[in-house]
Amino acid sequence: MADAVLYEVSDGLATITLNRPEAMNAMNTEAKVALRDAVQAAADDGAVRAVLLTAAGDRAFCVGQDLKEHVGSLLADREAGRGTTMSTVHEHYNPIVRALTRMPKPVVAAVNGVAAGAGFGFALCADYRIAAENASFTTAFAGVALTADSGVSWTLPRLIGPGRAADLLLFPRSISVAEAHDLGIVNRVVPGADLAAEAGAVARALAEGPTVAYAALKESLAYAADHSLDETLEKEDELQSRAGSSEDHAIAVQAFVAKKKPKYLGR
Ligand code: T3D
Repeated sequence: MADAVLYEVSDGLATITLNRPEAMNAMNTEAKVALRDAVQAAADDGAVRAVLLTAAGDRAFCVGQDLKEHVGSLLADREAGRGTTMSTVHEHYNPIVRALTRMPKPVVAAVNGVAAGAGFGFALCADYRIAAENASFTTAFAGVALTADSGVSWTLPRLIGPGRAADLLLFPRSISVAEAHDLGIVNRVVPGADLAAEAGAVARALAEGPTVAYAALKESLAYAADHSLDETLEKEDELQSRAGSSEDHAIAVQAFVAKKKPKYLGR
């Protein structure tokens, strides 16, 4: 059986590929554990300066929880007369979301097809989303009588506003890539045949960029989302000192003055 998630590091870029195309990259237990391990490995590896999250096949990015596996455990719980075991949010989704959103390096999602439920949630955890023309998105949760998980109730309203987020969560529907782009869910749309190359180029550019500044930007945006202007100004002060003390800042300014392209070290 092929690995449910592939993990590869090359030249500072970690590529994580959901690899169950025959199951629309649905998250069965093996895939959830492997994705959790892969994102944590990327977060912990100081040599990794950017992450590309993508999926195999041209039909689905990830359709969320593997409902064919899930139904088995639901029925087993019922037959045993015990309460439903819902441990996957705690065990898998929350650590995945925390690692993706908090790692001090940019994460790019290359969305190659439908993203539903937790699959939509993982895409929303990325700092930059590139989607193929055939991609689509759905919150899906309420469609199977569940509430939002994988961070969607945090990420989606921040991207598109609370009113629109409530609409998409209460009335799950398929959002075309054009609408997703208009809403600000997707940063760029490319032909499916170009997705791997285009997303790879973006992710590699980030992997070669000023990592300390990117980490500070990511921290700053997350902080500002739930702090006052004054608190955020203090945070910006702290983070600018950090970025300004990096070797890459000196490299950038010297390159600017010399009219050269900077070659960053990631520190
Ligand atoms: O334990 C916990 O805490 C639960 C946590 C849950 C978190 C979640 O992610 S809940 C949300 C789970 N996902 C969904 O509800 C999505 C369900 N799927 C759909 O709504 C549709 O399939 C799609 C909109 C994603 C795609 O539609 P379409 O028309 O392109 O494809 P299709 O014909 O519906 O599906 C194609 C196949 O994929 C089909 O299998 P078959 O008939 O060929 O054997 C379908 O059953 C399968 N599939 C689609 N989604 C899932 C799935 N199989 C397992 N799990 C899925 N999530």
